[in-house]
Amino acid sequence: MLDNSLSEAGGDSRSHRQSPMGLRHDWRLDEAKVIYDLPFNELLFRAQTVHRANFDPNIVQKCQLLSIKTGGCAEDCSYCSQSSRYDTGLKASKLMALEEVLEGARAAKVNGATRYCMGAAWREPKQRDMKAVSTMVQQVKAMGLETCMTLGMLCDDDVSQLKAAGLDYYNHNVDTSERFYPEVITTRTFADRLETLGRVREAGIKVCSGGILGLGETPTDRVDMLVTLANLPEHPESVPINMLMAIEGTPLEGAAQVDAIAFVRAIALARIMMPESYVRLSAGRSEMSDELQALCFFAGANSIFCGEQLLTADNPGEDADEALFAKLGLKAETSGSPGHMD
Ligand code: SAM
Ligand code: DTB
Ligand code: SF4
Repeated sequence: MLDNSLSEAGGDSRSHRQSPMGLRHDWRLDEAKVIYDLPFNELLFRAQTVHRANFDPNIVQKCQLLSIKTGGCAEDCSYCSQSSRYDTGLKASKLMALEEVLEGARAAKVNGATRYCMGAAWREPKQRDMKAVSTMVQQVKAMGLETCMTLGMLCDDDVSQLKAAGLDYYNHNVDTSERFYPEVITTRTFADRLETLGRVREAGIKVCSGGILGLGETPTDRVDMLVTLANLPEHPESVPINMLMAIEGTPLEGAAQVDAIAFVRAIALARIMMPESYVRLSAGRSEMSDELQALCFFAGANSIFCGEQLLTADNPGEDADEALFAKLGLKAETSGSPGHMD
């Protein structure tokens, strides 16, 4: 039913060009909201059933992030430590040297990561930076890791260069619902984001796109964001679901914590609407209990960011994750033990 051959690095190399399982791209907000609001046990049962039809429920993919260019960003994303508009105390830095990036990649591989995600605090890359980031992609890939980049908006020329360098995935989040989006970011539009996602897909680079919960959005906004992702012409191969990490100095520093059960509901809905996608339990794990993370895995999350740091914020780190995996009987995905079913 699926072409489940893994790339060398052990990740998901399915094309998603066809819909062998009858993948849907016509979700209505009202029907998705009915699923999101199901009695919790019913929702989890359905999500776990979909999950087991597509993935080994005990295998979790590990991805490692690296900020290759930190801070000083011109955008006004109200959650972000790296926007130059907010005084978050973050020290801005220039594009990282290749050797430092490769050193991080080596360490990530030793820690069992199969994907290396490089992020830059840019509105969009400048032409002069494309050569350097393309070299990073080529050399990280040559180490046997899957490559992912998140560099902001891309033009046609950028995507061609990244594709030529061999980039596997591009991360660009829709972040929230189209309705709520202008409350969070004013310097680029929701439509701009969809345009970049379209370019990435068109170039044949796999798509990683998700969003953040806890920005002050309503439950309907959360569902709407997931419906947007599920109704893209092809489902993103990776769907990161972040819990807001409230950063001091940003407009969202005092945002109310998102309810844990509501967070699990969003993971479950993502799993049900995008059955073949890797749903990543992303930012915010350092604030989550083992029990909450376990519920997220049960609801269908099957990917995490590993290591002690995300881009600028804390992450649980190797020891904590090793203990969590041992407690839950989870195994990290490798090329020899892929998470998805044949
Ligand atoms: N500058 C690029 C961009 O915005 O596309 C790439 C990096 S940006 C930090 C990537 C994503 O990280 C954002 O779209 C957002 O979803 C997530 N993110 C950033 N700060 C966060 C925070 N404080 N809490 C949770 N997620 C966050
Ligand atoms: C995603 O959805 N989450 C990651 C990755 N894609 C680039 C980033 C999380 C950032 C958390 C805040 C920080 O480290 O600054
Ligand atoms: Fe810049 Fe990305 Fe942060 Fe927005 S999320 S301020 S674009 S680094």
